[in-house]
Amino acid sequence: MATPLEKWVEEQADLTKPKKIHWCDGSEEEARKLIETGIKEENIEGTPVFKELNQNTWPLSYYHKSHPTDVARTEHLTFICHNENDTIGPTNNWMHPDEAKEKMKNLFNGCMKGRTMYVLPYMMGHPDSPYAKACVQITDISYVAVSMRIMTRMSKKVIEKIGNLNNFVKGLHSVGDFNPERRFIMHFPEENLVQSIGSGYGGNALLGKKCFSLRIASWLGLKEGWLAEHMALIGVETPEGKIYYIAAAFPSACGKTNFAMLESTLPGYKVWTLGDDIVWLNIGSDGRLWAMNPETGFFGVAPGTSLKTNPNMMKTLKNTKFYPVLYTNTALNLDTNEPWWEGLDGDIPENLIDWQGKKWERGSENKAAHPNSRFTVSIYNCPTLSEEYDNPNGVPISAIILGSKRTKLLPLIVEAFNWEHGVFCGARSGSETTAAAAHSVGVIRRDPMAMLPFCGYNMGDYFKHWIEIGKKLTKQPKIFTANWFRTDENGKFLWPGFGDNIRVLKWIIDRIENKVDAKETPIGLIPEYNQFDLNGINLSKEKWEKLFNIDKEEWKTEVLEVQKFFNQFGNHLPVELTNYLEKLKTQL
Ligand code: GTP
Ligand code: SPV
Ligand code: MN
Repeated sequence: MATPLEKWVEEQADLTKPKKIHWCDGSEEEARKLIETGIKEENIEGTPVFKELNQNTWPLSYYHKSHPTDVARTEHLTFICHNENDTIGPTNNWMHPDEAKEKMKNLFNGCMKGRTMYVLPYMMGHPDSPYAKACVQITDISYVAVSMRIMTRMSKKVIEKIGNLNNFVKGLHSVGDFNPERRFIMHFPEENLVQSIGSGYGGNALLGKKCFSLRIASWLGLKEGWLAEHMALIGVETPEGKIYYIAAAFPSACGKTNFAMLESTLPGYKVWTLGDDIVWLNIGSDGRLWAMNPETGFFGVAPGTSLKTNPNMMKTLKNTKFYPVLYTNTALNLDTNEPWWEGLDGDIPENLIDWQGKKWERGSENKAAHPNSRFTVSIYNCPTLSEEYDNPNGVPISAIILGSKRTKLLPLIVEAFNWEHGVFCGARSGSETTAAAAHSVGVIRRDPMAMLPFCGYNMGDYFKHWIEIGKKLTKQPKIFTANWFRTDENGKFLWPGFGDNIRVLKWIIDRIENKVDAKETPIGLIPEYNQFDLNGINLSKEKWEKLFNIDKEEWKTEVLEVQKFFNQFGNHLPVELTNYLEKLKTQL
């Protein structure tokens, strides 16, 4: 008798008609073979799936080039398919499940002809955690199979774990013909199912990541009383040897990976890494909020990564512990066969080809590496990996940071008055769009808790759920908003950022330990200049004032934007948020 899993795979094969089916076991030996296959396999326009990079300087590293239209998440082609439109709210694209299934059936029909179907069994979360989920993704490209080995706990043990059950998370993926006209990412939350066609790009194609661990998991969290969040997760060790765990949401390409492994510039302080993109939060039996990272790898933005900004990531990339390391859509140094991107240490190489394979002319307006070019690397390579990373219980959270990218308006760090006010601060957040998704870059849009593209249901209900979680916690973490990106009148960043963000973390811990005061403003509590550690950096009082200035006129405009955004949710919006908005208006 075939198991439900075998039956499901057979049905998908009947539909997609691959030449061959390969069940992956997640071993290193298998990954080596997949890469070898990828090196010989044509992907697009005569380009192979993988190219080996210089193994002396970039050990275990391989290069992958995407189709030129397939370099970022495509939010307009991403749908949540609940029976009722109202369930998903005004911020998601909706399609009725029946219509979506029919559409996808036609697109998937015969799409794997002549290709190999890879069956990938994997866990999201530590297998011993009660929150872990057994998942199976089908794909027809070795790049996705190898990426999933890095990003998840892929193993044939998952097949045994699933056994005769049908409740595993299902993902069907094909790159199709890469045509954006025939590209869709469909989520069926009621069935734990994702179907994706036409893209090989990260968030569109690695279905355990944003599709399951955020969009569908957020829906599961609503029903089961937990949260799935777009957050980095760190432990901050103080000079006294105490470790505080902090979860931080920042929108896509706004600093989570850098934050996750920041190299402290303050003596005695050290940051331990647990995650850089996704956190599942639950209420522990002790009434505290507990966090775990369901992933096992980093799919990080390459441009800007260097020994200066993120030395621990450079070490992670060069570590030879876990095979392999992938580079997608960076530039290539033709003389040395090394990857290159804007911001990498050293001189700009003489002989570069850009991410599309064209000779790159020095001084060209175009970037050599795509602004959303990325590396894929195992978290086990990370030199600052926390000892608690593989603890199936996760870690207890002392503070939550809800960050955004604003060149104006928003101070470096603001403490919310209380949990509900913190939820309001997250809900009202706007951020500048980045190259992580296919849309115009640098436009301010509302992005509550950095979850706008990832919340799998009505965000009004999501805000309510956050408030409810807060009520159930006997020890609520403090909530803060952060912004590393405020600029002066010349467009220069006011705050040095990166390793110096430890100063902000120190202030947060000092607040938790009741060691420092804070100044009350209409938007929350801000630090006092003389109670914030600026030793070793040159930050004048004048600059500080700019960094923390609350411009009432700017905030009045902001409040109108927030009001417009909130209005869309009608009676799904919790009254607590309306009240905080009214209060803010009055105080301005
Ligand atoms: P996703 O993987 O898309 O979710 O992005 P992310 O939130 O992990 O962002 P990441 O850490 O990759 O940073 C994105 C960009 O922000 C990079 O170009 C960084 O150089 C820049 N960045 C990160 N931290 C800071 C900071 O503290 N200050 C400044 N000025 N830039 C930063
Ligand atoms: C993001 O866009 O937030 C990412 C990259 O982390 S992706 O996996 O493509 O979603
Ligand atoms: Mn992300």
